[in-house]
Amino acid sequence: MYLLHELRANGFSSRVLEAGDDVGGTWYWNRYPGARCDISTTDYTYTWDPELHEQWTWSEKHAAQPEILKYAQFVAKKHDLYSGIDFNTKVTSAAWNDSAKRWTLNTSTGETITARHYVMATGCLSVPKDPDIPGTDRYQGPVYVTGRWPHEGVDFTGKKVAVIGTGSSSIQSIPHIAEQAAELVVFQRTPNFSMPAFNGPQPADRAARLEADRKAYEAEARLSSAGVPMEMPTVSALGVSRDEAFAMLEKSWQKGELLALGGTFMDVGTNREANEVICDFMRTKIKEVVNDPETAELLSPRGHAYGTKRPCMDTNYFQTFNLPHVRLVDLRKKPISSITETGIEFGNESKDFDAIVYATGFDAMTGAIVNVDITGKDGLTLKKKWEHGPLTYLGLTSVGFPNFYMITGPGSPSVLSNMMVSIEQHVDWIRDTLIDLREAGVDTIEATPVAEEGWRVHCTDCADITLFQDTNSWYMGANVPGKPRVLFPYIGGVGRYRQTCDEVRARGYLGFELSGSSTKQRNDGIVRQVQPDVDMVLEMMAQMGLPSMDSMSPAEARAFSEASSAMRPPGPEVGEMIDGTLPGAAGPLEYRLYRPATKGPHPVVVYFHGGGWVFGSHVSDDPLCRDLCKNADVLIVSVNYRHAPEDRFPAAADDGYAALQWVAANVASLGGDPSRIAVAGWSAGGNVAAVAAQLARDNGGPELKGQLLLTPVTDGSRQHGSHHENADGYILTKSLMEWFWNHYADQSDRSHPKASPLLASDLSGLPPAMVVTAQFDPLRDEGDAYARALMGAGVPVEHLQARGHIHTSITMVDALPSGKPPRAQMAAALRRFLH
Ligand code: N01
Repeated sequence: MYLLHELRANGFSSRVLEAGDDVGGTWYWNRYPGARCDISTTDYTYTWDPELHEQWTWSEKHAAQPEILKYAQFVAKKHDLYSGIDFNTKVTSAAWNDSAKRWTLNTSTGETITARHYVMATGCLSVPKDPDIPGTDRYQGPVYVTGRWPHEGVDFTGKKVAVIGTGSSSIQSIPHIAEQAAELVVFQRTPNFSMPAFNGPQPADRAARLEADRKAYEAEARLSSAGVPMEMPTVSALGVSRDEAFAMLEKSWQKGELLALGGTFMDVGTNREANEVICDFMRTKIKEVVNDPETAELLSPRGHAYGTKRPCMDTNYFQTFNLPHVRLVDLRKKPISSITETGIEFGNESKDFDAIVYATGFDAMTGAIVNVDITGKDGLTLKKKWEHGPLTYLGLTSVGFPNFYMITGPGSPSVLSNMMVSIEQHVDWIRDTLIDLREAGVDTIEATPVAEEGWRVHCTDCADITLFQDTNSWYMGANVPGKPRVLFPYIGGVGRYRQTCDEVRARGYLGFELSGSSTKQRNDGIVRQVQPDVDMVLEMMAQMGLPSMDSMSPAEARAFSEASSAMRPPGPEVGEMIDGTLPGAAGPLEYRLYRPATKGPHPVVVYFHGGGWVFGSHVSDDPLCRDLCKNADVLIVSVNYRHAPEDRFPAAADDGYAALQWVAANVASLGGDPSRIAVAGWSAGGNVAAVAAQLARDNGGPELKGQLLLTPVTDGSRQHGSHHENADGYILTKSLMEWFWNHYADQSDRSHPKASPLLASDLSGLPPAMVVTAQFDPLRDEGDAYARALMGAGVPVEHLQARGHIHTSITMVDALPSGKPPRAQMAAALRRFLH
């Protein structure tokens, strides 16, 4: 409806084809009893017509389906949209004609329509899925599907009714069906989390904010995470006691807002243990309400993380199971063997019903799109292209399908957001794009394969740091047999997604090919490459406007670094940590020993911290040392070598080697195994480790089993490409690196292999290495060069090029989930070297 309005307003000719006989979409089809919005309706409204807010007042916080449908009709009438819509008309097929540069659409009414641009605004949850239960066609009584509810309503008074499924539709309708039915049996396969809607008038705080400044409120919604203004949580569910956590959750619960509950803690979406806190809270609530403990337990979800199946909002759902005529059947124990002519056979029971309600869900996100036979360039159908999962650029377009767009398509925030905000954003983007194309004389726009693949990778990166993958949900396509298993919506957030789409336009349609009779432009590229959690940290830091370290004195930089370190999560528990001193090259050095909880003697890793030779200490990489100690099952000795500018080159290198020698000589007394020693280090510490390995080779030992170099400094003698490419914006900057070098070593010393291990004349005979480099690190190329040079010299090397990472991100244990896989690989490498 909004798109029709905008196309007309901007002088495009357009037609809207609609399968139903009225407007309303999801609110037209889903008329089951109890259907209502579960986002506060103040947020679930159009913003494009400011007059609507004066002319329409929602009666309730969560408006019911009839009221939302009336709203859609009201808007359609007000803007004369009915006249632009062909009702009772389905698109049966659509094909791209490459010579005419137009789409040809065939409809259920027998019409053929051609159009320059083709938009599918067919909804994410509009095709009910096959219930996938044997015998469904045998039943002779009335059958109802929640997503196709009769317009005249259904009277269940005095009837024996079966409801199959316990998702949102069922959870909303069951209390109403139970009010009428003489007997209700609910067939549950998976219990769901649900909270009471506490419906009533509009929440006063939101109403006041809207009243005060509607524009600001709407702008905040557009840049928010889920399309509703919300304060972002900063507390970990694991950072407070259980009682405190429950008190905080209770406060959110009382608001009767789904997003408030899920947004109580910062880590419920990414950390299973943190998520379990909210699961526990929800299960406690069920027990408080349901009288029969066995039924309460059956209704309590245990197998999936909160939020990974769509959580529900209800009114008296759990209470309904206290009614004497309502029964819950656990399909995991008593599966349905068949629907019969008169009822349902399940477990060893057979029961007759007067009506069966299927609340079994939808072929979500892609069903409505691929059910239309859409053929793009070279005869490729969208169904074929998407057989292993939807491939889109921005969830808006797809390679091979020029001038084809989707509203809230897979790969866009869609169902993980306030749909109204996401729909408006897509309409705005498509409208602006069509205007741009018209002004530039462009006939076709098509995403490039590079951009589409980049978007797929980015969507996967976002999904990988969440808990969604572990749950069988319709978000993952798991409810439809044979559907590919991927996270269909984009989970990077509404605000970031909007900024991405805007950026694509602002950068001259990055990732698109545009062509017209006298113009052709292919602006290839990938719009988001930094890991999503790393990107968020970078954005937060940019907003904080922190001073650059290279503008500080070394003392100030050390204080700043220590203050930042104090705010990190501590890392995993290890068996034991002991602080001590060891003899360095010119005096005692502090060290910290990390011992695993497992039985020793353990192999030993001598570790050198990061900090550009200027700051850091034996405890400054604590979380990383703990992580490696635990996951590689090794004893770690982290050494506080001397720092510049007080002690310049080669102090750090000499201390590194001296510490290694001392550890080797004292391994047994430390509880380690003398025959299994390796070195490791990060950044400047990676430099110290690499140099120590070379010195050990050249000076008679100790014999090392391996070296783990994380984003190491290997060459201070010259500039590498990544110094320029990643000069700024990724925490370690080119100028900070220069500041480090200036404090550490004279120009003339930087070519010495003890400063630049890459420049050693011979790299053969060094221990097996794992070299980890990060894509957005100024030091990337020198690390890559060292890995290649070691390989060239015959050293076994595992070279991990961490995609989307920056110099510091892999060390941020428990703060950045995307760092976990590379750290796991590092631990695995240490295990290979040493176990
Ligand atoms: O569908 P669902 P829905 N045998 O897929 C079960 C939105 N919505 O229509 O979980 C037995 O969630 C299935 O079991 P399981 C909202 O986004 C919004 O309820 O697969 N059971 C599940 O319990 C929502 O998420 C609103 O083990 C079978 C149920 O059927 C989405 O629409 C209101 C089965 C299906 O649940 C879909 O909700 C309503 C089988 N063969 C909906 N097949 C509001 O905004 C499936 N099930 C308020």
